[in-house]
Amino acid sequence: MTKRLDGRIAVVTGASRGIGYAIARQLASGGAHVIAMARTVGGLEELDDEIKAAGGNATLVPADLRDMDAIDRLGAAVFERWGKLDILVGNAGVLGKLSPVGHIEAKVWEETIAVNLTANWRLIRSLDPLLQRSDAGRALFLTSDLTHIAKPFHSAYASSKAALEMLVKIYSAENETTAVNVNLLSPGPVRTALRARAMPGEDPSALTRPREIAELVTDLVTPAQTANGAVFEFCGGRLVQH
Ligand code: NJP
Repeated sequence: MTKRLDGRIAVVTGASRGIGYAIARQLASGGAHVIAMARTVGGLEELDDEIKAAGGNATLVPADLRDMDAIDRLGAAVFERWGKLDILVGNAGVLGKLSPVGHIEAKVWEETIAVNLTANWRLIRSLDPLLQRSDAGRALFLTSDLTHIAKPFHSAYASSKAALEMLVKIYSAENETTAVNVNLLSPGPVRTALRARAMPGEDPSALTRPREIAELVTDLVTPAQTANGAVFEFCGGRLVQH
């Protein structure tokens, strides 16, 4: 039976747990070969086992996204093996520590900007030439509703995501006349480790499960998806396009 993503090559960052794990599994179940990136080897191996058990296949890339050379090496390796990239999901993210602006430790600020913003710029720099070689390159980046809510103590995270949104929107504008489409996904509150750190007292059972988001992501990265420069917000069990 033909699957919607048969023959597609997909990079998913932050695939060791949470939303990225679920997206990687979902894209693989749709027929894509998933290149799964994160630091935690155990999480990546668990993903690989699940994908294989379901008849799919993946390549694991254990790496720290703050390592710019590793991102560049990824581009070179994908070029050598496949000569193109069809799907990039820039999902990896960190919350940083919640604190007033004047109290944020330099290393927390730097890590938050590095993972949430700079790594995605570097991924684009490394992988854009490969997306351009696809017949329908699709890039999707995870953002947050905190880009338009000035929530106290969230400045590093919210600033990094606001800057990411602008970066991605400019990248999408630069691709108006190419076969590459670039969009953002704002998932709302999802039952993950990041959310538990942000809201420790919250009952997680009321939150969206990563799988519910992931099930809708295939639509956003297939060749049939024509949106470019849009923010898709997960709301009430469906995606609303802004
Ligand atoms: O986060 P979590 P989510 N190098 O903590 C990876 C956005 N979002 O799934 O390296 C490489 O479960 C980390 O891997 P590891 C959010 O901003 C969420 O909730 O092994 N990878 C892990 O796989 C983020 O952009 C909510 O530690 C690094 C993954 O990132 C995306 O959704 C709401 C890394 C994080 O998994 C996924 O978040 C919202 C590094 N240096 C937006 N640092 C929500 N959950 O409610 C981290 O609006 N990773």
